Amino acid sequence: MNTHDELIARIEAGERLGREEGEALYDLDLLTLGQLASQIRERRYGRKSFFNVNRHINPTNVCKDICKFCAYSASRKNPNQYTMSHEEILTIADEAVKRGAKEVHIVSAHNPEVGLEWYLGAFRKIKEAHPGLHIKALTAAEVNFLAESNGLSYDEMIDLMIESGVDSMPGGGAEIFDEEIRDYICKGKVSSDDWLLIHRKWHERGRESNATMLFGHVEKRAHRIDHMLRLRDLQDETGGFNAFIPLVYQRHNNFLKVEEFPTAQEILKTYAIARILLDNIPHIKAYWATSTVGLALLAQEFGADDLDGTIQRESIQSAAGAPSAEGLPLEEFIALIRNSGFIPVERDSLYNELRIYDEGAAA
Ligand code: V47
Repeated sequence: MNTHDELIARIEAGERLGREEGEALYDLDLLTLGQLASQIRERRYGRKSFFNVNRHINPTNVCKDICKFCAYSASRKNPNQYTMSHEEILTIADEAVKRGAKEVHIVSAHNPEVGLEWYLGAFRKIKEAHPGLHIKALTAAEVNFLAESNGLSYDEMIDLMIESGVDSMPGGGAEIFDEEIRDYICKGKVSSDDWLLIHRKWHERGRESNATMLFGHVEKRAHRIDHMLRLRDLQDETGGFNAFIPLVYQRHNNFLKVEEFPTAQEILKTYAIARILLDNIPHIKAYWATSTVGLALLAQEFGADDLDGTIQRESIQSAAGAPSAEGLPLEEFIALIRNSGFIPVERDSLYNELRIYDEGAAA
């Protein structure tokens, strides 16, 4: 048996792979990888593909940090900066609920001008008005920024988040954990160890979160494997991650000089490898805003079982060129999943199934 055959046999036997084997997965051909990842996906979920009806809200773009990949943040001198009032944020949440949203996904920049109460008060107001609406808010990068700028420990910050109505944490701010790459692309932002520590502490409170990875820029394949393995290690201890979300780097309007962009094959391989390596993270999300809708649908055949949601509006990735500024209508979302041969399942933020759109059911 050659080493590829051995690797395939180990995956088929459900064995856990290490770092070198993880890196070697990229050398397998795309269709073999897809088949292996699909087997795992199908064993767990059959042909079900999950999505939620959600609304992204990005309440301010004023940021003290300068991440080279970011097209969204605005320095204090930028003429296009904005900061929403609580009333504006609440109005958006009200409209989202009217349109059927079960979740608001709130991610901001690190605004040094507004203070902690601006961040937390918005969550309290939304929760008061809509107790059943799930608030997924504050990336670990924001938690780190707010803790540092207000002299709070991470534990104190987490207490305040819970008191203010935050239900779960999104996976943003993880970027790439490798310290050298991280230093180059987002110097000054939360460290990798602290990103993981904040999620650990959140999980220790019995709360759930997601984890992202920004890829397709200056990192190498080995850095992606390293990133996934650091998440797998934490998940072994806490079990608090729901989904892993590989975010495809969007190239427009930013300062990161990238020479080679990933091919569709490379993107699909990365989804498949995530499904194979992350044996303890239940869901692999193909976030259509950064992968394109077409590739997200295809990713369902390469291990991904979740397509995020309708989004309704999004400002971070769309600033860098992604087609997500206006979201996707629910009917279209359902039809796209169906027409690609999968069963659309509307889920809540914690992956409880709300409605299965099986054949013949009206959308
Ligand atoms: O961490 C910024 C990314 C993230 C670019 O938890 C970019 O369900 C691509 O966290 N190209 C924020 N990505 C978004 C996020 C997220 C998205 C979807 C679902 C979930 C979830 C979380 O946006 C940041 C950063 O990695 N980002 N700039 C760019 N040029």
